[in-house]
Amino acid sequence: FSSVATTVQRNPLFSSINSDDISYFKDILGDRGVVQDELALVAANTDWMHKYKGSSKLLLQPRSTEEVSQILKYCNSRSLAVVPQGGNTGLVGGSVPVFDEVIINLGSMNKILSFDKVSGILVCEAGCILENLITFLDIQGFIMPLDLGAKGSCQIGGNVSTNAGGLRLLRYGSLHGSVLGLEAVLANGTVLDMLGTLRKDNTGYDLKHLFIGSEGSLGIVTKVSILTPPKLSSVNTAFLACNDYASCQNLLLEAKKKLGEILSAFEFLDSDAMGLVLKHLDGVRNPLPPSVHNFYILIETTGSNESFDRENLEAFLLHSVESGLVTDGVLAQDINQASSFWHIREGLPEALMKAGAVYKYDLSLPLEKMYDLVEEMRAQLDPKAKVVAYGHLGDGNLHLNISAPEYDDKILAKIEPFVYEWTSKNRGSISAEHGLGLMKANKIHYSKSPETVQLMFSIKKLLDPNGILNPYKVLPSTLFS
Ligand code: FAD
Ligand code: 2HG
Ligand code: ZN
Repeated sequence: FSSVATTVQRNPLFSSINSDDISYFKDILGDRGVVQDELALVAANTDWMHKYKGSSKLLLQPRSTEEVSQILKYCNSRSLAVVPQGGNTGLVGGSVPVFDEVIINLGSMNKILSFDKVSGILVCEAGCILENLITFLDIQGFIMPLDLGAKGSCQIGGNVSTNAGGLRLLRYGSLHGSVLGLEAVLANGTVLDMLGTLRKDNTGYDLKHLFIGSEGSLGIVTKVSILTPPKLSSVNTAFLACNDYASCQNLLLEAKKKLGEILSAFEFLDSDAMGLVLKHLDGVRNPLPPSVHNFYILIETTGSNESFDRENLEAFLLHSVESGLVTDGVLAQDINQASSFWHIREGLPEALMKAGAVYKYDLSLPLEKMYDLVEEMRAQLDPKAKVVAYGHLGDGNLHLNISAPEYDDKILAKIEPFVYEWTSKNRGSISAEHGLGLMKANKIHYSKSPETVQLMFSIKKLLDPNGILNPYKVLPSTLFS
């Protein structure tokens, strides 16, 4: 997939790795932390979608903040560009090098540092895998305030750096709310200790927010302090069918009104998305056979009163069927059935990968307009390019995916700039949750004013004057030339 990479040029001000650099890194990290093995490098250079490939010859694996600081200080003085990398599950080409940038993977910094049961505050290193944190907390009777399909590989540092949204944002809000503090290392090696564990702290500018969602372009996140909610005893999951998009919207409104305090997820997929999962994921069956429905909704409630919560959801479902909003539905009878519903929704990115080439868009749009875009897109594409729509409906976040047998510039020309212009015209966001990365660095103007982008660039210049941190990503390349 060359058309993305060829639009940017390697910055000639950056140096290339030499044998003195390798010796220096071995001195500070030991042999174990300096990886030049070809297979490991292929994996670290390639993104999850196999769409973006760099050609870095060096992967570093620091074990402490001090090591990260020493690496960055050295790279800054030598003008060696770097890519911070977590679980490498990012979907916008942000986590892999574009050229020969040094990859700094945080996976070896994976210690849980403290957990306070009374406050629910967890402090850990950035390389902790999300699923490991979920498992750790489960034993303590708590949950992470975020959950996503990539939980088995993504790291909390990567989550924070992308401000990942996911399946629980509707209930627990974004990481700008639940991350209470963090530690980050700047390009020149300065360690910023902002690892507070306080709910309230209005002493000056809250700089941690600069690092939440800045995709490794302002610093490397090394530690995180995060507020976790208690695990509640009653979780119910329903899988429903709606005839049309208007019903999906009305169902959301009703769910907010009638299930307000227990609603914890409201996800949707259309019939093309369901078709794709059924075709490409093993062992999945449609919970609402035999007919194909136009839309499917996954609702989850989480509360503390088992009989009341269940009755509440049952009454809601009955009413939704009687009023015609829902045409069919099933309430999970046990945890296995609930996870089979979640598997359909969470398995979509993987099913798309198996289906062939995929053009991925992650949009925030006004709810009432959201599905118009899907229909317009379908009308203008050849049917061999399947338009697949799903997402976090409860958050106004559409995942618009176009699945084709192979990458084809003619298809791309029909999608872009149409999708971006449509989103901008409707005052949406061209990146609801995945970030800009390499894919959308030059598209930021569709969602941000020139003055805002200029201020972002000034901040970038201040924190990383040599531009070594994740170059070619997030901000338009024209600003740097
Ligand atoms: P990486 O992919 O390694 O990196 C992502 C970005 O963060 C890069 O720019 C990288 O340079 C930077 N970075 C990583 N670690 C650090 C660090 N310690 N310090 C500074 N910068 C760093 N996203 C959502 O928002 N919601 C979803 O529901 C969701 N579901 C997904 C499901 C699947 C199956 C997949 C493959 C991806 C999904 N994603 C989702 C996208 C992705 O953003 C998240 O998976 C995750 O937040 C990325 O974490 P990671 O550790 O893999 O980071
Ligand atoms: C999800 O919600 C992820 O499943 C991935 O954010 C979205 O595949 C996508 O487009
Ligand atoms: Zn998502």
